[in-house]
Amino acid sequence: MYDVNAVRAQFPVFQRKVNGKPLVYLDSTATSQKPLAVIEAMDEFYLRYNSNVHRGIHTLSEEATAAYEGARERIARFINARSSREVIYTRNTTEAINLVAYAWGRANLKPGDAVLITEMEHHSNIVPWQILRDLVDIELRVVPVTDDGYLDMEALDRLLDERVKLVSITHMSNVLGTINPVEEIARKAHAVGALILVDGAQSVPHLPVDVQALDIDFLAFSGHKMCGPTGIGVLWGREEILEAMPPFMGGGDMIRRVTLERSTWADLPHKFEAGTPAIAEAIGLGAAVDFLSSLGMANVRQHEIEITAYALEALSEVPRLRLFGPRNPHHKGGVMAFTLGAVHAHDVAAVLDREGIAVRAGHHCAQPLMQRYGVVATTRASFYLYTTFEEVDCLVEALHKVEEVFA
Ligand code: 7TS
Repeated sequence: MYDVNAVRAQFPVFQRKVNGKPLVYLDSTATSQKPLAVIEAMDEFYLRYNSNVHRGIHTLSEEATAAYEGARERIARFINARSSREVIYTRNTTEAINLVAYAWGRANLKPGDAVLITEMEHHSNIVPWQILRDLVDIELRVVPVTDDGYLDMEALDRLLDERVKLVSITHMSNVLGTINPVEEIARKAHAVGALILVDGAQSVPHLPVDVQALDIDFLAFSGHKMCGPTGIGVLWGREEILEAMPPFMGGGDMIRRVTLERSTWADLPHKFEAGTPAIAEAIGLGAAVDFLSSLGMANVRQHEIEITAYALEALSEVPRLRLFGPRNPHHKGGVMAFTLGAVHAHDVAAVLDREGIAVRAGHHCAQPLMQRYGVVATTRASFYLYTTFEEVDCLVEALHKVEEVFA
């Protein structure tokens, strides 16, 4: 049995009150809360062995390097990478996608080639490709979404031809919650000779993700959405593809040898890690991965299916609430984006905050998706491994209050 209260007890933030009420944190899609183990792992680095990595032959530097590289090993195992050489530390998902756009895209794409994205992407999986398009004159193709929040797979089949060199697609939508059939799309991409990049910002924290089983080429994700700190993320890539790619940024740590005329590159993964990295943050992400592994990602997902099913039911009772995305909890992560009659999303969020409930209001960095559904903003409540049924009840009760205030 998954004991959500035992899990919650490991997150110090849940001891605090907001506006005199216990905190109901329903904004984990933006960033998750952090368990004590992660905070302590980072504290310990700064308190006991703060030092730069890969440099000094002294005890502290050796300890820091071992912890930094040990975290990489555990992250590799967490996503079932063949080797930790395939795990590149970045700042976040955004930087991981930009790394592929700049390093792989500029070296491999030529005018007339196409990149295929979807209408449900976060801006971080749209804008880098637009910048690349304007640089290299590639075509950017977009798979539409259906009224009920799924990818239009027939359109995908039509748009995916030999000109497409990369499919870059979110695994789980941060607005609709839709979980996309990545394995099937990977097969289709490979059948036309394209690579596939998966934006795992929402999937890696919430469900088991196995890069070999999915048979994908790149995976991008962020530490801060999976119980880890901000400032650290990952680009995973297939080793032979990363080997063939030029570096992203130049500087210290990413070189083998430098003369004033030219330089050669370090081996993977350091070729893509220029400069002093986010050491404490990488160690914190390692602790987050340990924490998630100890819970078991299948259990995390199962808890979220149950919370999502419960919330779908409960929210359907709220008058004038329009929910976006799939209604089947097995096709959806714990993300509920909705509008409430004509009440502005910011007003909904402000009333909820008075009740101690944290939700997000706005376009959620998915403006094209808002346009698709004809809204400027939605309110979004999102769940994670510490969310309880009682918190969903609090949300529903507070939404009734919003109705009263604005009636
Ligand atoms: N991709 C998806 C699917 C996301 O949900 C996010 C962040 C990103 C990429 C970018 O992640 P970052 O860590 O590089 O910023 N999503 C959200 C959100 O929904 N609200 O705040 C951030």
